[in-house]
Amino acid sequence: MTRILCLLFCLSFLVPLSAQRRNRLPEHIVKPNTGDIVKLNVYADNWFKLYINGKLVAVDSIEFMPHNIISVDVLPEYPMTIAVMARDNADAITGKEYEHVQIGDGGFILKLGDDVVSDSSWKAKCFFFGPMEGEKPPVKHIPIPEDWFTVDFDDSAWESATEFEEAAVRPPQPFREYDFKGAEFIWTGDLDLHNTVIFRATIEKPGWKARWNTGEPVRRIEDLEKGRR
Ligand SMILES: [Ca+2]
Ligand SMILES: [Ca+2]
Repeated sequence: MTRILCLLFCLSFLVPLSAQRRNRLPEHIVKPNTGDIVKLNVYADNWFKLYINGKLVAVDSIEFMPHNIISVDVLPEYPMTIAVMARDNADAITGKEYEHVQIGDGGFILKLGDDVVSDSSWKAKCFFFGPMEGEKPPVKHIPIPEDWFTVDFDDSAWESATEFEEAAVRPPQPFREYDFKGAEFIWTGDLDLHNTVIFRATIEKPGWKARWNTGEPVRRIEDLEKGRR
């Protein structure tokens, strides 16, 4: 008898759930399609991770060598806050690489879609300096704020990114196979001695409206857990 009751109880959920699988979407839902996607091309010497509107979108899959381009699909939404941590390959104690005999150099460039490009309008701040001649220790680390990638992070006191010629950064040959037209190589002031740099940019597109509408985003368990803290 108990088993029958259990079965009936379960069925009472299963019937409406199975019906929902065939339900039509609400009238106001408009799905985005592949035509709404734009390409994000990024090159960092040597590594980067990139957030858009507070969400992790791309991580350079190769930490050091060889130098590589990362190209991923993005469904853009504006206003858009791009936040990037870029790292030259440098030892945290000596500031050097290759068995502590060489000072490596950095560099970063980005293009998203047709019109979002890295340039000196971006904000930049260095968090790892060195090696500094005659200094003890030869490196300086500034703690990176936990919320550096969030939309609301205050970067107003940061300097503007410095633009560099392509010849100074020397990107690898495959660089030419990707669209970086109109984008500038950026870093903070010193390509050699500034090793970990964070860039931030907010792109406004007044009047922009998403063609799609997927309704309220689903709730992620990690966000619910954050709310509980
Ligand atoms: Ca360096
Ligand atoms: Ca490097």
